Amino acid sequence: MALKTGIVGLPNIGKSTMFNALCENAKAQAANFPFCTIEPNVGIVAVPDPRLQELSKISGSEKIIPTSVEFVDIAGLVKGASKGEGLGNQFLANIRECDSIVQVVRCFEDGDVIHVAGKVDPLDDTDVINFELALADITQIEKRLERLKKTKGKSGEEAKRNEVEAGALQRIMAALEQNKPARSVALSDEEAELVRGLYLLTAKPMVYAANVAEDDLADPGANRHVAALRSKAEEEGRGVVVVSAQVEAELNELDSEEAAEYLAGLGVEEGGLKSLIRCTYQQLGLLTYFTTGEKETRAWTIHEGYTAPQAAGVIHTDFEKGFIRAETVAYDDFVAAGGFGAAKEKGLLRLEGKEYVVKEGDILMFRFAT
Ligand SMILES: Nc1nc2c(ncn2[C@@H]2O[C@H](COP(=O)(O)OP(=O)(O)O)[C@@H](O)[C@H]2O)c(=O)[nH]1
Ligand SMILES: [Mg+2]
Repeated sequence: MALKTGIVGLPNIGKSTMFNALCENAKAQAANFPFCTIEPNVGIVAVPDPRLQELSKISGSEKIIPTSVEFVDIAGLVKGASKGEGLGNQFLANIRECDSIVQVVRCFEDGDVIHVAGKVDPLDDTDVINFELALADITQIEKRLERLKKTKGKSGEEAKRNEVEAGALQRIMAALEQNKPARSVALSDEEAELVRGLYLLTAKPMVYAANVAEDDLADPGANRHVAALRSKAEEEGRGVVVVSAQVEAELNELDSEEAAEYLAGLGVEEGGLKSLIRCTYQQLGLLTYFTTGEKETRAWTIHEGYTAPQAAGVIHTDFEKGFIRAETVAYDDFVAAGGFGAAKEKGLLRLEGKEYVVKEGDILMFRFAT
């Protein structure tokens, strides 16, 4: 499951600095996993999860394998991108391929780093980006509605489907015209299915990453740019993660002791990168389940609502095809009991069949026929 998150924003706001910090950090931690930059602007990043360490300790695992998210550093969007300005169309196509968006917002002042609009203003900046994304969607929807109109005379199933799709698109259009993202429109399952093919940009989950100066990390709310962005995000129902891309870049140059000292000097425990990764993962609506044993402790990513066989299929399609049953124990129960054996004695280990819907943090062992 390649889950991609696009890093978007205006030029010169720290997107590439953040992307590089994400990748460098991943490389430094990647003793057992090929986290790396797969293309100059695409990198795989491990999702930090302290439960992995706990489980690995209990099981005496030789290695830990976290889940991962793919980040894509998308070149800066400028005003007019939806009309093809700059490399507009290409950027938008890159975003279309992503499952979610991190919008980096410049909240640091630095006279040496030119701001495209001449001043740091998160409200204006996010307006420009959100407007371009919305405009791209509007263009897309207009074209589609035009096509749907042409098939109007048709009868039967197809005509009915087209009518449902057109209705949904008109509601989305109305939302976009009021500065609301497609995501804010409630759709029936059928409508969602029909509209999915358009890969609307504003239908994707998005968080803001406030890129702040190192002095602001300890108390980001004191930075008026961050405060302004937070209240805007709250109105929109979106999250804000505070990160200092520059601090993260510098941390990667240090060994762990020096890094801890540097962070302590800034009055924080971490520079925000970890929260950014976690937040990105969460907003995708994903769950994590674990497998654990002497060989390895591993986190697996599934969508909400996956049944045990579907979850097994993430490991291997044969596991899904030959699924017999799953032995499962909740994370907290496993840790409290101190392992599979003890959990079983306490009756905390359950046998589950094909219908079982996997829950966040479940530890699973699959029985399957080959
Ligand atoms: N002062 C300061 N400069 C930064 C920060 N983040 C990035 N920069 C600088 O801003 C410039 C543009 O950064 P870059 O990551 O290339 O921006 P992009 O165009 O959004 O990819 C570079 O000179 C960075 O060193 C930051 O947090 N503070
Ligand atoms: Mg860049």
